[in-house]
Amino acid sequence: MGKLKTGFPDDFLWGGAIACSQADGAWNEDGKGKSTQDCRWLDGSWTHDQIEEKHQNNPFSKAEFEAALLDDGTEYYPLRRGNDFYHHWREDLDLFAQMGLKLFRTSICWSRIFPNGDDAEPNPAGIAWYRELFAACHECGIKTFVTMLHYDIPVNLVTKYGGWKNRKTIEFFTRYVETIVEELGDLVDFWLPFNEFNAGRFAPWDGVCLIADEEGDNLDQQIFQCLHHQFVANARAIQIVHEKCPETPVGGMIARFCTYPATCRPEDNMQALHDDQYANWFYTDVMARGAYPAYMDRYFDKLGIEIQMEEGDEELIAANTVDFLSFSYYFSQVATADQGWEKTAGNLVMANKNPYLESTEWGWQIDPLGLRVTLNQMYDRYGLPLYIAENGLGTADVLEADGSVHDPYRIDYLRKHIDCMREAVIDGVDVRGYMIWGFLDLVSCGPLTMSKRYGVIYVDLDNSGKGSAKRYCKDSYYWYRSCIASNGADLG
Ligand code: BGP
Repeated sequence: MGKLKTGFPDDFLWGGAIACSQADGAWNEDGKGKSTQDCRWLDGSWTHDQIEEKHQNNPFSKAEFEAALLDDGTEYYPLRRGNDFYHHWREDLDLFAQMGLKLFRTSICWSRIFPNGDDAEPNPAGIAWYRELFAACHECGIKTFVTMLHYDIPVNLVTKYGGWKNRKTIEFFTRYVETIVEELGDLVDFWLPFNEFNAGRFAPWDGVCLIADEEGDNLDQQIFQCLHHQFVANARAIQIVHEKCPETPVGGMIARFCTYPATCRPEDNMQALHDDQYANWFYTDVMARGAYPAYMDRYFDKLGIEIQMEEGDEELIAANTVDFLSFSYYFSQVATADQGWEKTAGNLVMANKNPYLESTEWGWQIDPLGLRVTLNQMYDRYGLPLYIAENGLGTADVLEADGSVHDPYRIDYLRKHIDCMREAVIDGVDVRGYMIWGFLDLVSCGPLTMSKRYGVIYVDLDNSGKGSAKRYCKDSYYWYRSCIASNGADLG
């Protein structure tokens, strides 16, 4: 028997997370090529309701893609602007260091390293920028948790090869991985090949760069074929890290949809099992257990999906499993065998609403206890170390005239989630790190706005990219500083 834990381990990693396409900006500077995320557009003058209507009901279309390929401006393309981290990173890092941050998660932009994805040589300016950034993190005592692909692939790989539909993309990704692991591996503490592996299923453009109206009835088939190619690419990435940096852990990540049966009716429970398998477990089962789970056969059969595998794919996936698992956690949802259950928005999906929970302004249901449930479920199943790669609250914060931002709601949200994470530690779960998402305000991934703010640091930019881009510490910044200093004992 082990000894009962009473709180967070001494080396617990308190972190913050961003992603290049939502933060960096500088979309065409220093040799960077256009990426798939540089193509998503928004009219920044729209109201909240207009933006939500577009976001919820209009998946990225072929017409939007074609327009974006011809347009090299930034006015309608918020992800080309980000929060300008590319030019502000030194002062941002100072703020991170002053609060005692222990872990910084960001992603490498593939099109900053290989502007077209298929270039003969990498872009030295891209490598140099990441070396400077990661080295500076280490100088401040901050460990780096680096995502290799957070949705943005070089657009040329889509127009020329069809993106993840084509196995050639696995080769290009492999070369990109070899390059970044060789060039940056000494400065990376944790590697994460793919952000939210299950995104391809729920947000095809983000996850697997598929345009829904182009694929028509073939969409499901294409999604799972692309996902298979990503599983192979993921296994190659693991293999490369293990070969070149054997000391560095490499992990997997999903957007975790914690799922509760609506009632104790057996039918609802069966539904909850299936929802969990198809939305969550499938992805972590492949990455951690190294094989497609048996329950997917029936699902694929029902959807008429046939995955084309090549010889060696299954062996590669089996031989290269992850060292840790991580996930984003924002909400929970209800599973029911009934039709017509009330819906609400959630990260990447519309979810069945839980009457026991409150929602954010964007409809995501707040459920700290679901985080403890999730941690227990994932640890029970895999026994692997766990990291919460994203958690946080998106709200419309207000910058006061004196430069303060009062966000007691965010402090409340974080406190409750961290409390539940501590309970999970006492439950015996091996959770080693926690990263607040959107650590400094950035462009949201779904609605593409600055006004949905997650940060403990405020960035003075609006939905049209107007503003000073100055950074201001919110009340939650000081709160998190105390949390870190006390290793999670002082939650205010
Ligand atoms: C996750 C993504 C992040 C992030 C977050 C919040 O799916 O990995 O990139 O944006 O969700 O979502 P949103 O920005 O849509 O509020």
